[in-house]
Amino acid sequence: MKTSTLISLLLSGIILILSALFLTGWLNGAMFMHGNIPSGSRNMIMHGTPKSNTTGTIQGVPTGGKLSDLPEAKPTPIVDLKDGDTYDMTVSRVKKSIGGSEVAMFAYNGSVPGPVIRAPKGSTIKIRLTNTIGEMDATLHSHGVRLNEAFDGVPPDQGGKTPVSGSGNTVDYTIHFPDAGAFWYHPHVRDDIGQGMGLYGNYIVTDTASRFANPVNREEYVILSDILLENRQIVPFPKDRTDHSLMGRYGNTLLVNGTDQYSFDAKKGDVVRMYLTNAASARTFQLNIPGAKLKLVGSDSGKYGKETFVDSVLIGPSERYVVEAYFPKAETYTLTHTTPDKTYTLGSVNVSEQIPLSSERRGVGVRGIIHKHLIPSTLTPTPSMRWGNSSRSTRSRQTRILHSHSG
Ligand SMILES: [Cu+2]
Repeated sequence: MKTSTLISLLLSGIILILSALFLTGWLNGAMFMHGNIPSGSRNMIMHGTPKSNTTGTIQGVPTGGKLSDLPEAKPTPIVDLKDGDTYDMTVSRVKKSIGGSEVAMFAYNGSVPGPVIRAPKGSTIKIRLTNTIGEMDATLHSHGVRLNEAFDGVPPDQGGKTPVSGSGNTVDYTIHFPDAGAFWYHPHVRDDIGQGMGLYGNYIVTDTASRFANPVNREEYVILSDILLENRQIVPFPKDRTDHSLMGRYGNTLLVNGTDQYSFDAKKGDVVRMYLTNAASARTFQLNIPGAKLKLVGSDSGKYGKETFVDSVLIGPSERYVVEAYFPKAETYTLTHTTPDKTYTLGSVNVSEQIPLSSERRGVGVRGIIHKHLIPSTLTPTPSMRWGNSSRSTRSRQTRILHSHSG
């Protein structure tokens, strides 16, 4: 073999190894990891971040404005709409506490996530979207909802038919829900900015006839996302380009429902139906609740025909999954995200002992939540993979329990 052939072979080998390292993110992370990561966030994740530039950027605080002047983000409300209803939504700036400090974000109707909009299957609603941010256009893209393309929130410069809400103007959306299940909305303008800054929310389309009818003690709407913090603020977004990854941006702080301190309460023996949505623009999550039993009952396409017990749920950007979690013990469970390198804590579930029925009747119990253990002896996977039985008689029994407890 000639020396020149040997050298070129060696060179191609080195290039191959370097490309492999870059693709796996190792070199990528090593090269770009920098910045002062704020302390106090339990969901912190170190990840390769691009060098931020400070000119020509979009950030939460308006030019010449102050973070302290922004209104505090409100808790996410659940809004029940019925066929024919009209609902006003405004895109605005808010401040929110993340990682132990206040950061400037964008919000649908003042909350991150935006309102959970619940509507029955087959209904048609109208949403009037007004944008007050000023320096960024917004739309309402109803992800996963099969609707008329004139209202799908894709602006003309992306080949769509929906006008954008620029500064101060209002666009009306007629939204029909032909399918039951979990869907979500976000602007279809620079997904890295819209989602990274907090513009996302759930639609829960209900169907009393058949869908997700297993008896459960409560439901939780859970939106996963991440944001990139540096010097205790969200790293500004370049106005004229996306950076580092196609259409998205990895964050270094993991959020559940817009917070790095997510938790909810349950009682020993409860089953909680969790509607999961991944609103991160680039990150895939592998979710688990160690010690709890997880049953996958549905996804983007609605309720599964066959339910399956799972060890974890792998959820890519924009995907939805519906899982039912059973908590056998009174203890604090953690909601985790696992990568090949590490397990991160996303939040916690505080499970307490059942309150005896007698004290609950005296008013100790939580209104509207069934404390009675609904899953008797069918916990081990049965051939049909069901815990409860979703027949009408079981559901009406559950409704009766609910009513007798909520007074
Ligand atoms: Cu989408």
